[in-house]
Amino acid sequence: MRCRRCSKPAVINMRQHKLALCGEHFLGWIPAQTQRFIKKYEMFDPGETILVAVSGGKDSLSLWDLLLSLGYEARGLYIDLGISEEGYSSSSLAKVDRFVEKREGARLKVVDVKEVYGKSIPQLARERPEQKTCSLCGLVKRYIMNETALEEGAVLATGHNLDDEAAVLLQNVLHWQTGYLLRQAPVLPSTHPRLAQKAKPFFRFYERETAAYAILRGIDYIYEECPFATGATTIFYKELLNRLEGRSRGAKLQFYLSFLRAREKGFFLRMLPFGPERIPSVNEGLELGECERCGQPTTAPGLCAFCRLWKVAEAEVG
Ligand code: Q46
Ligand code: ZN
Ligand code: ZN
Repeated sequence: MRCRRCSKPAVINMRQHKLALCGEHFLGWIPAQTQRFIKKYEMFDPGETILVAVSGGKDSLSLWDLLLSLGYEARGLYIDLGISEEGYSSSSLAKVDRFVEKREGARLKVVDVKEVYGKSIPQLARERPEQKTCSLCGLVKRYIMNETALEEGAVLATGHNLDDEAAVLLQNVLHWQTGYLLRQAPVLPSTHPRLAQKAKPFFRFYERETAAYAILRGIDYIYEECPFATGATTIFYKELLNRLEGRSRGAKLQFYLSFLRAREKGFFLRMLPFGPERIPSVNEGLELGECERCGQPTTAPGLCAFCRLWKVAEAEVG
């Protein structure tokens, strides 16, 4: 297989685009495409500060590397969840630290959940066997990412790729969760002073493409999944979608892009009170109040889910 641009041996064949490229041309193609999506979906402007949430994995470190190469003021945020199982948090932080050492211009902020809030994610999860570890963890991460982005006056960027987005979409569609469907998008503008704008610049790349980018750029990333991810439904949905992709080239991309088109046309709005004539923002259709403790918007009365979680945790300590 040869590169479409220069006829050298190709390192990757992107069947959904009918495009095979050599390393050099692939490393030119990925940033150009990313820049195109940033502009097309109005994710952020060149002068803005971007906070990239990094986990030590290939997607987030590649995104950070790429945004720095494109000349963005991109800072990193690592949330130390305190997952000592299989040494996960320490190994992933070591990968992030190594990236920062090597990459000129990379500035990192670390938020240690246990240090700041008193308990690690596994400790919290052990105290709440009725709740899934990943949903607790997701709540804590989303809150810290939003707060840190606000503090830094930044747009929050995450490394979600197409495989991630398509798996979540499949899950939402299987349960017809129209609220989630309305809020699944490559960019979520800030609709409240306490909500940062959020963007997913890699949302159109397959996972194998972000992995290829990381390898070709010499980024050392953590291969192991978080030990709590084992058996996660999204992994199962990813497998299903890969089987579909094996039978039908470009199926994952089509599935997601067709959803975005339907969403833009107001397809899911018919279930909401304000009708299909407007594209909703992230909070529309929801009754939003402000959390008594932290001021973040919340649909719950009194405290937001994050503050409720820690209030209970504090009471348990006391
Ligand atoms: S880190 Fe947290 Fe993930 Fe680990 S506990 Fe689950 S949500 S799997 S992306
Ligand atoms: Zn080439
Ligand atoms: Zn709160």
